[in-house]
Amino acid sequence: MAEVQDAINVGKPIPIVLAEEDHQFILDEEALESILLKDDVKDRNVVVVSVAGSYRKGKSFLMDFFLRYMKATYHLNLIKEDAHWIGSDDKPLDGFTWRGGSDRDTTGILMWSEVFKATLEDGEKVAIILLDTQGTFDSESTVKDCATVFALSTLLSSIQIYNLKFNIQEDDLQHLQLFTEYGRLALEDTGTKPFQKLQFLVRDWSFPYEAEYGAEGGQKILDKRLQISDKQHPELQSLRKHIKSCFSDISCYLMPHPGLNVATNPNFDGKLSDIEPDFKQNLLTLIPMLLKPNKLILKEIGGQKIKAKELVQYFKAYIKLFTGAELPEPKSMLVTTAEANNLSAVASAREVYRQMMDTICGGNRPYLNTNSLDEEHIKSKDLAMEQFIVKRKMGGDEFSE
Ligand SMILES: Nc1nc2c(ncn2[C@@H]2O[C@H](COP(=O)(O)OP(=O)(O)OP(=O)(O)O)[C@@H](O)[C@H]2O)c(=O)[nH]1
Ligand SMILES: [Mg+2]
Repeated sequence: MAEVQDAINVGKPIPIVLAEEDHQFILDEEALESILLKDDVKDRNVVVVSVAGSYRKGKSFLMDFFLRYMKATYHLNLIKEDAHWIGSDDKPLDGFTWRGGSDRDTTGILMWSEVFKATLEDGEKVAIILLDTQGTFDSESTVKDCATVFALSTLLSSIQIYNLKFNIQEDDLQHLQLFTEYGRLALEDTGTKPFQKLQFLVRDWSFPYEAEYGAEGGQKILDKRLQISDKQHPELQSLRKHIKSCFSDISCYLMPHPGLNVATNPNFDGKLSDIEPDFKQNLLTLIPMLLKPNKLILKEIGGQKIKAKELVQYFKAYIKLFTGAELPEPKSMLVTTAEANNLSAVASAREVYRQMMDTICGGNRPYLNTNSLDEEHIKSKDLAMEQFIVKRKMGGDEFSE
């Protein structure tokens, strides 16, 4: 544990979800808890930024620029806007490991050990968590492995960056299929969209004359790809309809090619001087667009904001859900979410009771006679119950009896 503690102090990628040789994923609960259950983190609502998509497409590389922005902007709970966040031209790029070559690099899911803290304009204290995920569809991963990593990233994040190369293709949309049915069920159950932001990020966009680099060009392409027409197979039409009902916000950004040094030079170490200016310019637009304090999107499940300590419970529940031989059905994804949601409502009600009783008869309080103690117990219990009932719960009454 000393290693994890050291890493937390300096900031390092910590493997949270580990890919085993037998194609199972396991959660390193101790590592996860050492990051999310720290006293100054656990009660904050979270923003979870995750990048997912196929392997060897520059995900970790991009995350390291996200980190530069985060480190420059969110420092010791103070927000500091810094136009020079991207750093000097000759600084090698570090953080989540990235590298050249054709074999996949990242496995499982990594969490940046340093949770960035901020107090937003409305006074809300938040914790910002960065995740890097294993690239999907390399030769060693099964379809289920890929779907699992992608699903965990989608279920646990509030800003899901869907990293693609060249274009948005039909099969890229099909990877979202599992969620569209889940989304429909969740919408029925809670009346809220289950996920927050889906950010398509197209790397090496090569047709700026058709749609310009950036968010506007991206919107053009996204509108085209999500367009529904009578000529499409009914399944494709329904996929498109439902993707829109799953996420509160869907956007797309078109990135230019970063230049041959980045793509092919084995000695490239991430220095900005070796990267095409156009790419750098777009990083300067894209990253603040997603991570500026007023752009942050809090993680919500069933219409409720999620605290860091609750996120731990969701990690545990979702990993369990994906341990079977088959991918879970959307219905069981909903049941798992509902169970975790209700357990967290129970935990926070119990916390209300414990805190109230602590102020009345905690260790340093004077002796209380039995009658008064009973009265206080009933008062605290009623308040805790009230809190439990108010906290919106999923899955209908059968889950929360
Ligand atoms: N063509 C191209 N190459 C890039 C881009 N960004 C990074 N690279 C290069 O792509 C290679 C892989 O980068 P990584 O960041 O390790 O890719 P990844 O998606 O994290 O890969 P896995 O972890 O294996 O899934 C490196 O050689 C980078 O220099 C880009 O936008 N376009
Ligand atoms: Mg990687």
